[in-house]
Amino acid sequence: MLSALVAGAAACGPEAPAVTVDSDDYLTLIDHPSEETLEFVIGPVDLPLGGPHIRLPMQWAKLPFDAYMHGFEWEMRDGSGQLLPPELLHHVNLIDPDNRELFSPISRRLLAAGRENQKEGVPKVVGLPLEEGGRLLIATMFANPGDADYEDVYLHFKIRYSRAGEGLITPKAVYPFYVDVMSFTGVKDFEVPPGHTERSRIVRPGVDARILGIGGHVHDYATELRFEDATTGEVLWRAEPEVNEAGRVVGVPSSKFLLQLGKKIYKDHEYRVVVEYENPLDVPAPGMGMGAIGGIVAIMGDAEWPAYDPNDPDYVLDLNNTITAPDRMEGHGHGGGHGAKPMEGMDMPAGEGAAAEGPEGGAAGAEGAAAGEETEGHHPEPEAEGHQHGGSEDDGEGNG
Ligand SMILES: [Cu+2]
Repeated sequence: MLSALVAGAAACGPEAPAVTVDSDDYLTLIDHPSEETLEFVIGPVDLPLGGPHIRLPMQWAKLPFDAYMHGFEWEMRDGSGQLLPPELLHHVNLIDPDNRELFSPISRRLLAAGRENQKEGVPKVVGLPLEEGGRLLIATMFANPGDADYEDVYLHFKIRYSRAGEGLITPKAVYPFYVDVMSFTGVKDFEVPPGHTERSRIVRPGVDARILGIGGHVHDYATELRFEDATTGEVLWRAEPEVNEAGRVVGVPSSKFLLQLGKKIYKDHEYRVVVEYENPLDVPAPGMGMGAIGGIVAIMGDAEWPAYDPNDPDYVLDLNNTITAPDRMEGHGHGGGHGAKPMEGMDMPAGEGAAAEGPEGGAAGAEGAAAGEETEGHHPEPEAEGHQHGGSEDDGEGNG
């Protein structure tokens, strides 16, 4: 009853950068129609205690049909199906190279997952459209912070979907977005010297849209993250990071704008992402700085999401970095990953059009989780290598 489709490595279209991705040994795509889930089985890897993080080569999968994605969940299992500790996943990021981001021409950060978000979802009245034949790039990193050796470890990542055209209700289409204060294709973190630091970036959306939910990602000593309409001066969203007793950033509160039918953003306006830091140390912040927002939007009116341009230099550079330099993306991979914390617990208001707009929690470029990467900075618990922010994180993914 399960039809297994092996995702082909070479499935990428002609526009994709000419890179060889060796996927076949590591990824199997299984459709479970009765449960309306698509399962990506990724592995196996052996994870000796105390061993390094293991990053698989980038995997490609091809979507077998048109569908709306409503969420995801994942678990770790061994080859015989036994559940393993979720800590064995550092992060997984899904990137859609056949669509562009809202605020940049790079490929869409579809979602990022890690220890912080093992399951996310939204009501079926909204969903992220996925197209038959669409490609998914999957970046997975395993880790073993636990207390035993593990062998034959697999990630089972399940996307919850409904088939397009089925059911009585066609879901309202929503899309993830991700943007940060750094360049689209370069490193995502920056030095935070003692005292005050402010970083910002001006961006434009590719289409008029309504932001239905928004969250963010910062590092220690951040004091504020903002998203402003630079054309009108209006502050659309502002958040102060949540900090634990030790003074470390543990998250950024997310917001949803369902009752207002979303915060409108226009492609002929400019927007500014701003992050501020106040570093009390007399040395640069050890975890560096980041300022990223992510969330979900619906398109305003009957406009269409702009097509990606396979010849756009930023698109090409980002995709090449993503595929050939996973180390860089990893750091924070933004691809979603880390970042914006997806809207948890989003509930749909009853009645009214508003209902149609629930954000899709998980997706999101919200890099949310990806986290694994959390830098030393944001995790209360020590994570030795988390991401090396220091270096090269180029962004990658993202989603994370
Ligand atoms: Cu970060």
